Amino acid sequence: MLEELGVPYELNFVDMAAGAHKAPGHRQLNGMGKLPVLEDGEAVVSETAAIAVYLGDRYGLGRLAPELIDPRRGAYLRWCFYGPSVVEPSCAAKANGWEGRAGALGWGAHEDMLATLEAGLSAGPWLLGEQFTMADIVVGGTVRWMLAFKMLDARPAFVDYAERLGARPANAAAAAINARVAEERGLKR
Ligand SMILES: N[C@@H](CCC(=O)N[C@@H](CS)C(=O)NCC(=O)O)C(=O)O
Repeated sequence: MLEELGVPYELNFVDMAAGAHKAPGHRQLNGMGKLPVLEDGEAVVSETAAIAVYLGDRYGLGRLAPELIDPRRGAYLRWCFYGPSVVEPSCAAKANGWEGRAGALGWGAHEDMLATLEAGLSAGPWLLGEQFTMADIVVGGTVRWMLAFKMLDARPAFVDYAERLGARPANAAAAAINARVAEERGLKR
């Protein structure tokens, strides 16, 4: 997200293998003891989609997030929430065999999710058409992970989308930073 925005930032390594994310200091930032967490001045934001919306509005309005009066704002917010509240739990439920009545589950029927996501990507190349937004980082990130873990049907629309995301220079820059940190710390990847 920060590479796409092009704002300077400092990456703080949290040693999850040593349990640092569950230590009181980190839990003060995120009571869940999870990553990622963004600190921006006095603002502390956890939950990936919230971080995306925060950063888009603060540093990318009109560029990576539609302006507040832009009617596309509705679709933008919808997709930002759709990733963590529908795509992710739906894939997890399917992969883990969690049973439930679709009407009583916030993420509904898995087939409906697949069809909705596929339709959302049909105009492309991004969820809002020509404009790449933070919503693509949220939903696209989930799509890429779920495909990698074989938790999402590898439909061409999803695979092509994942490839487009992976080809973005900001993604390459972030991946290079991750690789460097892993190398420096001797982490398995
Ligand atoms: N709902 C959270 C999920 C965050 C999450 O599960 N992060 C993983 C790493 S990608 C984590 O911190 N796992 C460690 C743990 O839960 O102990 C979000 O969207 O940010």
